[in-house]
Amino acid sequence: MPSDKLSEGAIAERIARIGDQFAINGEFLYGEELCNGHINTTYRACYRTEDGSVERYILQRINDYVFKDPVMVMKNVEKVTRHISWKVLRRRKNAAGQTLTLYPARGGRSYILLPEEGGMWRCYNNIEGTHTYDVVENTRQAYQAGFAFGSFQDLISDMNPEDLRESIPDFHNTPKRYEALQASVQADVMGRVANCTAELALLNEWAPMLSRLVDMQRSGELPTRITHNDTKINNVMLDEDTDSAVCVIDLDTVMPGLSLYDFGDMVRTATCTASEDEEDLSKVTMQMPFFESLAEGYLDAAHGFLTQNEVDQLAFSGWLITTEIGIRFLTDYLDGDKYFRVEKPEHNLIRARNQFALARSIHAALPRMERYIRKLLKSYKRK
Ligand code: GN1
Ligand code: MG
Repeated sequence: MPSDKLSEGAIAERIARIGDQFAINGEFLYGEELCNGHINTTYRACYRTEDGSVERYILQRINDYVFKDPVMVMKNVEKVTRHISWKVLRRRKNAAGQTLTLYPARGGRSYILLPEEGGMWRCYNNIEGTHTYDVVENTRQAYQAGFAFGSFQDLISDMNPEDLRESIPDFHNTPKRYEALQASVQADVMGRVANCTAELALLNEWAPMLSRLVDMQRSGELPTRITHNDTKINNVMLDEDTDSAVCVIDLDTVMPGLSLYDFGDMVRTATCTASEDEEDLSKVTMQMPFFESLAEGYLDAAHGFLTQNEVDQLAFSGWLITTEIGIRFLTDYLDGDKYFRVEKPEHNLIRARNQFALARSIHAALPRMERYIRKLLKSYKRK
């Protein structure tokens, strides 16, 4: 049930109704929709507690078209948030250690099924005093994003990858994503293939490089870890005064993966000042100073546990994940926009073109990016 079809008043009523299902103390004041993801429906609800203070919560519906087994998603999220809370209590000094907390629903679980409200809902704390950016504006933000996700990986690096299940199987299996695209090209259900022949030709040229990371994982050259898998810049909450990293959000795809999937997705969103929706492709470029800060932030938090093979592929992962997300946007365009929320018929094609432009720019800069990583690593070795 897309809430954008509801009036403001109807949304507020809906939020109050859903909030009533959770262990929230106080009287409902107001609610609003937050629109910064492509997948779930998210509301912020505000309550006045008995002592007169105001508290805010996040209510979220898990998209069950995307997450076929939402209960499994919640089990993963419970384990990860519990683990991080425990670690943060022991290592208070970690600036990026604040974590999401789940509030119990009626019945005692961390979620509730409300078929009349579109399915499964959960409730998180609102991380106060923070904000997010949809696009990166300065190199400090890039550093902080890298540090936040590096710290997140570090905090969960001692969890057993076998304890979490794959909430979306083969989520970052790039060759499989490419196979899915080819199947959609064959089916051409919307008659849209003719609009993207240049993009398909480019991918055909790039195809041999798409399996590098999965091949290295299969051969044991890259370790399987628990990773975030959706490290967009707007999935890190920064302090609203200082822009220091406070908390990583959007934990639905936390599952076994490669550290490089996270770094690659950061390169995609924290080194380019244009958004995924930008149609003027001359603005869609990887900017080296942002990459340098991002890599520095990430390695400041993660250099202690990464292997040499992982470090060697950092720059490449930026190219790979950007290309992969482009492939996914293009596939959804051909399939008729079933997966990503769109605002116009060509939206997914625009996003795909944007991602391929960014991937080209990253590809051209790979030698420089790799050189910078090597230089950074030497500085850690000297310390
Ligand atoms: C989706 O939910 P959101 O908007 O943070 C997607 C990511 C893509 C991203 C592209 C579960 O993330 O994989 O990289 O859109 N999440 C899922 O903007 O598919
Ligand atoms: Mg997400």
